[in-house]
Amino acid sequence: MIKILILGGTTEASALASAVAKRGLPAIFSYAGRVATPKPQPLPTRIGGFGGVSGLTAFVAQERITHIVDATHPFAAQISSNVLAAAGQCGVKVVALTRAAWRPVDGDQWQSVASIDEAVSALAAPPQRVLLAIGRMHLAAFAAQSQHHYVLRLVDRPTSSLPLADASTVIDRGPFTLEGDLALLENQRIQRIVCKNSGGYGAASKLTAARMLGLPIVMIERPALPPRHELHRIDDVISWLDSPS
Ligand code: 3Y8
Ligand code: NAP
Repeated sequence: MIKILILGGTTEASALASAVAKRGLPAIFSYAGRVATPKPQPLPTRIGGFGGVSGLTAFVAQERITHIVDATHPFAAQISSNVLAAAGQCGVKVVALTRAAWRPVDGDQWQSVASIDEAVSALAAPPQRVLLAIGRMHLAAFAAQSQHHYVLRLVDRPTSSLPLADASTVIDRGPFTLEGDLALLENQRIQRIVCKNSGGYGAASKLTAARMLGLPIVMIERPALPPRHELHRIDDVISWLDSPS
């Protein structure tokens, strides 16, 4: 008897959850518990870490999970490697639902960097107004370039003091719109953007807005992941779930 664990936190994971719920397949949706009120899902939902690989394998056994769909974000490298390790140990079937990385097009002014630290080094320049659209988890590194005024787009209002002295916050949750991101960049007089190469649609509007306004982007490329079975379309995941193999 099939039972699916969907590891979520992305637009694609939400779309898959709807498709799985519509077909009445037994499934559990899982969030890490990163934000205060994650988007409700049409499936039974658990929130919080599993407790590493051993915690995940124990969960798989206790819930009799037969299939894991890793629909987490391309930068969620830890959970994705844990899934592969767990599959190796307990034989559960695994597929990753991923989206292609963004590619620059004519008019884009991207500086591709390999990590948060390289993004920090790329900001070694005279003071500017910089939009940090990378969430909350990696802000402290940018204190090394304290000459800038940082505009931070965060999902939740910070409960503690920010690690950046000269910073203001915009509290918003995606998916974002071109109109909204153009207004953000103009109203905040943004001169440069730092973001992650997340791919997908939920965070792409800032790229178009930056192109239209002629703003440069420091683009943090994705972490390398071990080889794995990847699908990019919800229908292909449903077919994979339906296949007896
Ligand atoms: C908790 C669960 C859906 C999912 C929506 C996508 C799109 C909107 C764009 C910017 C970029 C960023 C950030 C972002 C986007 C989608 C997707 C996406 C980027 C939620 C969500 C959870 C998270 C976690 C959060 C991180 C942060 C990253 C903000 C839900 C809203 C910057 C990534 O405060 C924190 O600690 C936030 C942490 C991980 C990255 C970071 O390093 O800080 N996402 N985002 C998930 C969990 O608990 O398991 O409420 O929906 C989901 C979404 N965020 O169903 O429509 O699919 O990517 N999320 C990035 O891509 O650069 C914002 O501001 O332009
Ligand atoms: P990560 O670094 O890969 O994972 C760190 C730890 O968080 C994991 O080891 C695991 O804890 C727990 N975890 C992560 N995703 C989980 C899930 N879906 N369900 C249960 N536990 C989970 O992940 P992250 O980058 O912090 O991202 C956390 C969540 O936010 C993910 O669900 C991801 O899809 C979503 N998200 C992340 C980004 C981003 O930029 N990183 C962007 C959008 C959405 P244990 O080891 O205890 O099991």
